Parts: sequence; structure tokens; C-alpha cells
Amino acid sequence: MKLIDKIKDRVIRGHINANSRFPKDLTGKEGVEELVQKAIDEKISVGKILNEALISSMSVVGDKYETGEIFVPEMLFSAKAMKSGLALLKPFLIKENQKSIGTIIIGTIKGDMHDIGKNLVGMMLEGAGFEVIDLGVDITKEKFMDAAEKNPGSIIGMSALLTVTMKNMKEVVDAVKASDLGTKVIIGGAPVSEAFSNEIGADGYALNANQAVRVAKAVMGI
Ligand code: B1M
Repeated sequence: MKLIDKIKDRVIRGHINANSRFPKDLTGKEGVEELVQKAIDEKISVGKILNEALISSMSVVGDKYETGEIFVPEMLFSAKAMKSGLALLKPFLIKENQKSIGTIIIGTIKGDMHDIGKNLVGMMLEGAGFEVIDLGVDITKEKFMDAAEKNPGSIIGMSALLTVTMKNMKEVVDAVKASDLGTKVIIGGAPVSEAFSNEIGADGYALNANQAVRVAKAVMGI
């Protein structure tokens, strides 16, 4: 099996590293950590590892969950495995000591605990020179507004992965519009679309982490 396919398989099966005891039949065998490190050492491009091994595996995990082949605990192991791989790629996505081009406050919206996509968006923004304030997951309108007040001129970037939580983004957009902060709001996440972004009056929508950088720069006029 090719290295990229092997990493993908290990994320799907939720095998973090050789010491992980899940799944049982892979204990003692290389997990995502060792294999991603191997891919880095073999100079496989970070973009290829990220897109073809890590991100694409999560769609397979989602499909398996949807069809009842796996359940929440297995999905959680896959998420942990994905995160362990992402952590190894982080230094390549972020350039140290560069001058900040602006501040962006990011968070996953109220009711939603998914943070892999939000973390990736944060890394790309940081890599592009933004100062990123990551509020975490399950972030209420009050927390977003508090951070925006403390950071004048910043952008708010919200992520949602559940159709039931994406509607909570409107509360934040409405609160920002009702204030005199002038904060711009950009949104993203699997169930979110350009049409939804227009509907709730956000200033920008991005399909993925690369687009998030372009959209954040555009709303800042740079
Ligand atoms: Co959940 N989950 N999950 N889950 N989970 C989904 C989202 C789901 C689609 C699975 C499925 O049924 N096929 C489904 C949602 C259905 C729906 O609402 N339409 C679902 C469900 C139902 C649930 C629970 C309700 C399950 C349950 O408990 N019964 C529960 C909800 C918990 C909660 O949040 N309250 C739940 C829990 C979990 C875990 C905790 C087990 C785990 C999350 C762990 C974690 O994040 N730390 C998990 C996972 C891993 C997934 C899937 C499999 C993978 C998500 C992911 O990380 N993708 C997911 C299925 C799927 O996505 N196909 C699924 C990889 C990531 C890189 O992509 O996050 O889309 P993504 O981010 C992208 C873009 O969307 C975009 O850029 C990123 C990079 O390209 N983007 C932005 C994201 N945010 C952005 C912000 C921007 C711009 C772009 O601007 C600011």
C-alpha cells in the first residue's frame, strides 16, 4: 500500500501511533504519527499529506458513520488520529516571527464541538500572517462579542459542522451589526454555503482553509 493510502487507512481506522491500543489488530503497528513523519522525511509535499491523506479520510469516516458502519467512539478515534497528523504538519503551515497583517478571532459556533476544520483554518491564517485568537468550540454570541470589543479592527471567523448549529451564526452576525464595532464576519464549515452566508448577512464565506485566507484578506481590503 502506498504511504499516502496507508496514512488514510490509519486515520479512518483511528490508529494514532504504535502504542495506541485501538484498534486492537493494529497495536504495535505504525500509526498516523509515525506514517506522517515518514511522509515528511520522504519529502512528500505537505499539501499532498494534508489533502490526500488527512482531510480526505474524514469524508470516509463521515460516510461510515452515516451508514451505521461506525459510531461516535470510532469517529472520535479517527479525529484524534487526524489531529496527531495535523500537529506534525503545523510547523510547515506556519511561518514564525512574521509581522501581523491583522487579527482574526476564530471559534466554532455555540452547540458545536467540531474543531478540526476550524484549527486548520486557524493554522492557514497564521501562516498567512494573521494574528489568530482561537476561542475554541461551543462559542456563544457573548464570547465572540467580548473578544471583538477587546480587539478593535479584528475579523470574526466562525465555523459550523452541524446543520442544527449553523443557524446560531446569525445571532453573532446580528449582534455585530447592531454594535458600532464595524467588525467583519466570515463563516465556513461543511454545511455552510455562500447562499447561507448572504442570507444571514455575513461579510464573507470560504469553502476551505485556503479560501478562508483569501476571504479574510479581501474583507480587510488587502
Ligand atoms: Co461529527 N458529524 N458529530 N463528530 N463529524 C459530522 C459533521 C457529520 C456530517 C457526520 C455524518 O453524519 N456524515 C454529522 C453532521 C450532520 C449534519 O448536521 N448535517 C455529524 C454528527 C451528526 C455528529 C454528532 C451529532 C454525533 C452524535 O453525537 N450523535 C456529534 C455532535 C457533537 C457536537 O458538536 N455537539 C458529533 C461528534 C463528532 C466527534 C466529536 C466524534 C468528531 C469531532 C472531533 C473534533 O472535531 N475534535 C466528529 C467528526 C470527526 C466528524 C466528521 C467525520 C469529520 C469532521 C472533520 O473534522 N472534517 C464529520 C463528517 C464529515 O465532515 N464528512 C462529522 C475534516 C475537516 C478538515 O473538515 O471541518 O469540514 P471541515 O473543515 C473544512 C471546511 O469545512 C472549511 O475549511 C476546513 C478545511 O478545508 N471550514 C471553514 C471549516 N470551518 C471554516 C471556517 C471558515 C472558513 C472555512 O471561516 C471562518
